[in-house]
Amino acid sequence: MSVRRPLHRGRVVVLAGGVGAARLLRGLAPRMAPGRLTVIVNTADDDVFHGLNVSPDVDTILYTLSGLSDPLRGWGIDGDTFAALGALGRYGEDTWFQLGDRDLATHLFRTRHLREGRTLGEVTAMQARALGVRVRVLPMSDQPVRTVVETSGGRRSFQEYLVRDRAREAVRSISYAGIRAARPSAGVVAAIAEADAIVFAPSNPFVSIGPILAVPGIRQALRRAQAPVVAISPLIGGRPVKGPADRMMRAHGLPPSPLALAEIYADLLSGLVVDTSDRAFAARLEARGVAVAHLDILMRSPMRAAAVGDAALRLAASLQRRRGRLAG
Ligand code: FO1
Repeated sequence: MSVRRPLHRGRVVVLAGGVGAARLLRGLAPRMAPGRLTVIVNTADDDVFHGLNVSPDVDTILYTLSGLSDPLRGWGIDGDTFAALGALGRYGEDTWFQLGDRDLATHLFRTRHLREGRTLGEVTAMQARALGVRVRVLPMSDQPVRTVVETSGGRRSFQEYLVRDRAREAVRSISYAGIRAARPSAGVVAAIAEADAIVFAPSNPFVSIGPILAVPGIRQALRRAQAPVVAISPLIGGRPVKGPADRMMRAHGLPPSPLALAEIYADLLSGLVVDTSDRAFAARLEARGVAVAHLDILMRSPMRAAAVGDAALRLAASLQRRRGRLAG
């Protein structure tokens, strides 16, 4: 199977967090006809470090789609060095959030253009063009939204919770500061309305997909969309490939399983792609009106990621045909 052959001609919108979404897109993007893929990216884990605006999920998607990303970590630039960070440390600055020397250029560029009055959407488009990314990458919003995690130890910014404290503290609640004033960035609502398939990447439903859905106007746009919404599970046998999604589900009183995803995305979801090890949930999901496809969803290689993306788009196409028959 060649991952270079464009297979999908419809318009596809992917809602994306960071590393899990980037892995999917590494396989899916080469399968898409040019100009047909739009990615709406979470910006609620953005933050300011050393006076610079950092948008980790936007960066992870851009670095992955341009072939720059560090394949092992999943974030940052492959082969980057950390001399500037070391020098900042000598001034006594906090250096737990590791900004590489080359990565710093991305944040310097973003910060300057935001200060000069450009929107995050405009700056992201400039960066995508400069890096040769052909996929349309849209931040969920131009307005600042920040995930706040209330933990057993107190209130944390998302990066403090995840990176500084290594997600060790028990999560009590999660909120999105600034969400009421946020609006979908330019192109987001239209892309959803015009899509033939909408895919939720295998990203954390509370801190990656959740903030995107909470931007006023986005959930409504998804409910109105003609296209079916298909999610790819971030869980395999009740455990996330990366990150604290399972613990966050438990904190919300939901045992970590595909059923919890159906519950969280209830009003939106038409289909769910799960791992073969979770296929026993299919009957209960189907009974709730969620169509299921199952395969090995661990994306060890671009080839496996292409297979997962294909499964999601095939499931979406079958749902569209079913809807067409019902409408007809
Ligand atoms: N993740 C880490 O685990 N440690 C880091 O020091 C770190 C630095 C970093 C710098 C720039 C960037 O774009 C991403 C970075 N990430 C780091 C990833 C990021 O914290 C998370 O993966 C996302 O916010 C969650 O999607």
